Amino acid sequence: MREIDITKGIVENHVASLFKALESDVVIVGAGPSGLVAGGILASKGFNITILEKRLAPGGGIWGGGMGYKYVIIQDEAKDILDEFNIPYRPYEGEYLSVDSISFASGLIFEATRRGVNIFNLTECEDLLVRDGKVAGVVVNSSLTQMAGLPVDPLTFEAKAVVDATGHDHDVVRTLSNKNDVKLNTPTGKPMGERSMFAETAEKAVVTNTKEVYPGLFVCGMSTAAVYGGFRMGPIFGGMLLSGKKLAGLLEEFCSK
Ligand code: 48F
Repeated sequence: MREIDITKGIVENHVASLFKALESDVVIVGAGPSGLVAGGILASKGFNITILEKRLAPGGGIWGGGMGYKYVIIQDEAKDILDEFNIPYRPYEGEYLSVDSISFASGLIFEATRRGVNIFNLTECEDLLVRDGKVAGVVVNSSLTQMAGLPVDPLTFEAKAVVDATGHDHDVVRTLSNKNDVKLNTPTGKPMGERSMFAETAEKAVVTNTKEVYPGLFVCGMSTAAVYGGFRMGPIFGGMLLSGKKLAGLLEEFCSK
């Protein structure tokens, strides 16, 4: 056994994955539930999908359940998506299903990668590539470089479409709006800010507001609330899954044009 053979195996495979990501069909920023579902559905249809996740573990806000209690609740309206991703669940009361957050997060991650989604963890989207009034890709850096505050220049991936799936942060849309004189597809032309908790309205709005917010840039999941002034909903996740599924349909059409 030669140690450098192990190193070569890692470096060669990582560089091949990077090359695949350089010209993606879609780059999704954020590996939470909405991004993973959208990515998994699109990858199974043959699209070249890259997901960037700044933390060590993909899964976003799933792992902690509600206040660290490890179950989340999902409306049975989203049951088909759980089945499609092989996530186990139990009926709770009425229209609700209970899902173990650990199997939920790991199941979505596993199924997305099994379908070919190229997930880069420890990788942060720090800016966008904007050409002729259209988002054309992402500017990325290592999260470790960012955390250390080192002056290291980033790399760039091109994509037909970019998705802000960064949750409450709405990091991508916020950066686009702060750094450029642009008018977003929102009533004010700017991100409108998330409102307090009102679960039923919030769940519907997350799906309604899953859309193209600027040419080439889409929003899904919780970032729709921050961008379109929606309410928060806490640890109920049906809206996140349905948002991911709706986004996959929109992007399939967009990328096939
Ligand atoms: O927040 P998150 O889980 O996204 P989501 O799909 O789901 C929201 C729910 O988890 C929960 C909720 C349900 O009712 O309200 O909050 O909208 O995951 C977002 C992911 O994006 C990553 C972040 O680490 C998290 O894992 N992220 C945020 N900014 C960046 C990023 C960035 N600039 N680059 C890369 N990853």
